[in-house]
Amino acid sequence: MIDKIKDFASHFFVTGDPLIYGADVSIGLSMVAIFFVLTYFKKWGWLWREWLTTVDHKKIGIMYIIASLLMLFRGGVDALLMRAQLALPNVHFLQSEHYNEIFTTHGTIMILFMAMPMMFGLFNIAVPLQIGARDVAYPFLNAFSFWMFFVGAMLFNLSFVIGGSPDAGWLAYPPLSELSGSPGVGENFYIWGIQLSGVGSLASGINFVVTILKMRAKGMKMMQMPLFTWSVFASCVTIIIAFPVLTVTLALLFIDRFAGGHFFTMLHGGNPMMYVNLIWMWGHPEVYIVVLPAFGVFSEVVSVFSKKRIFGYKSMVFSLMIISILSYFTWVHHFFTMGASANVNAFFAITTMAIAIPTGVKVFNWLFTMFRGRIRIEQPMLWTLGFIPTFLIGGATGVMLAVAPADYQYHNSYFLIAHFHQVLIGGVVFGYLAGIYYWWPKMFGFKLNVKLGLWAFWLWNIGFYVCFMPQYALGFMGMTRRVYTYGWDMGWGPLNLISSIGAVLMGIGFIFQVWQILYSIKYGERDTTGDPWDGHTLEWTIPSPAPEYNFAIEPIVKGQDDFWRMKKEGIVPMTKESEIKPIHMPRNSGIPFIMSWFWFIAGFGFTFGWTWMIVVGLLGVAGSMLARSFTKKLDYYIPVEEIKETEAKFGRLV
Ligand code: HEM
Ligand SMILES: [Cu+2]
Repeated sequence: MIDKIKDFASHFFVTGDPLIYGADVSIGLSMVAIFFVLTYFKKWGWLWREWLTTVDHKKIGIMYIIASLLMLFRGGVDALLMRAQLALPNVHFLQSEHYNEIFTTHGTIMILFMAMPMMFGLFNIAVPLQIGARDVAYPFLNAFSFWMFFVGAMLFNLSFVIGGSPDAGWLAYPPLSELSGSPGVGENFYIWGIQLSGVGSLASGINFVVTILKMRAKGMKMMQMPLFTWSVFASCVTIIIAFPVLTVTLALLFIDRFAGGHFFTMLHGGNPMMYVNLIWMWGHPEVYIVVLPAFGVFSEVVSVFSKKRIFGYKSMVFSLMIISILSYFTWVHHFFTMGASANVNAFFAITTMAIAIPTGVKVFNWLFTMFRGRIRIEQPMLWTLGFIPTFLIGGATGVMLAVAPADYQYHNSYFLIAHFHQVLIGGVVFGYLAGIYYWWPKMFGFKLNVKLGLWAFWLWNIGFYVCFMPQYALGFMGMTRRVYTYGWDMGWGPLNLISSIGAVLMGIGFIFQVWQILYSIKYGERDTTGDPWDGHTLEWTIPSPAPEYNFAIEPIVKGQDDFWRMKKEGIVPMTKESEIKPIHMPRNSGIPFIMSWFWFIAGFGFTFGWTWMIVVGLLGVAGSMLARSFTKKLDYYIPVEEIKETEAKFGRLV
């Protein structure tokens, strides 16, 4: 009996590695701690009512951001483990398979479970407020999107302790990801973790496109929308076209693994190159999906902190849309070396370089906005200024990679690693951090401590260059990506050591940010005005943190940067008591939460090939849908009295 249990456990739980025992223990302990704290402070009801069942876009946004910061931590620990392994020649701190697992989970987590949710967090926080709406178009779907992302991320992370992690790279190329190359359940975790959260992303994309098209305040024309909202629109249109490709690609790969299909095996007529084409048809647009909203943040920040209108608003909008369209015609630049003809490579080289034009337009517009502006260096502006040189270098090395013949030299070398981290960290992460600093007072009603923020900024920024600049050189010296160790004779030791030191500096920067948040919760400067930065757009006309209904009276917009106009005309945004009407709101619902966990159960069943569990999960999903369709009470009204009370509390009632 005992032997049987042991046998089962060793098959099911990943054993034998101290790191994993450590993770088991810390997961166990944190579960116990959470359970204990919630019970001790009698917070279960509060958690359920206020958070798990919420359909309020602001709370959903906050949950996205918390989850993404946790994932940044997990992905960051992976990064540090890799850099520890590579710091010196001939290190055997990690086994080779373990190294493969770590770069796979690091890449996947950073892009799909860190960047994407941080982005959706910002969408949720800012978009409805910027366009003067009370919520997104489909609040219930919005909650469902969040929980699908969340359970997908949990499923993916579970692979670390149960069954084994994926190890075929963050894009799971066959044949490595086929059953023959990866017989365990790791790749199944990958497929289902991403598949579930991908459904959430697709739904969010649709939700925000409809929100932006249909929910804008009266008077706000498309060409008067704030640039962040425009960038969200561009990003979401891209999501709607790209994500179905991912869904189908992963489904085909799963059929190969689960049902003996041969879409991507050389046997029986399949072809791995088909997979590579498909995955990059999603993968390339994906990098623009995450970077466009960062451009939106920079546009807002640069104009507010230069006390100027954005330079070239129209060209900003057009360049966003052009980038999102061009992003579909470049995917082959990821495999110039894999045997396409010279003409095909030339076509994709040219389309890739063409993207530099609209991107360059944006950079010039930001610079022209700052030119002769009254620049204030607050934290959001700091990250924006840090971004510009980083992104310029990243863009330049991108154009170098786009030279197809030269790419035969750079392909899969450390030069590439340096390039994409340059744009992903310098563009995406810096951009989202700028956005979080910018909208933080709106989310929570207080500002983040500046001193700790400065430490964080400089550690991240200096650490970034120390970490990634040497990698360009390492690429030229012949170091390839995904090597887990190298010999003394290669001469890569010193630069790798410097690079690892840079990674540690960034890690310390992250610790400063966590400290900054904890410190500011207690001591942060309260934002009593609702407009701490002297903003231009509608979100700054309401109190911080925003009341659940956002706008007591729906705004009527007269032009671009409407709040700025009001300020110039001496209009103070107040709530006239006589104009308040009851506000129609969506009711909370536990169904998105419950249904997503049933999807989790089904996903777990698919991962291990346990039919009974798949059936349970899918029945639960169907049951949740039925329950929703029989729900009658979908909405409620906030009474006038309550609105008056809230507005009076903020001193807005006249
Ligand atoms: C915080 C500092 C970071 C460090 C020190 C770091 C370090 C690394 C290292 C050492 C590798 C593996 C290189 C190899 O041996 O092939 C890697 C791969 C990767 N990283 Fe990062 N990284 C960081 C942040 C990020 C961020 C923010 C993103 C995305 C938003 C990201 C995305 C990726 C991807 C997609 C891969 C490729 C994985 C693969 O080869 O399958 N990284 N990173
Ligand atoms: Cu690409």
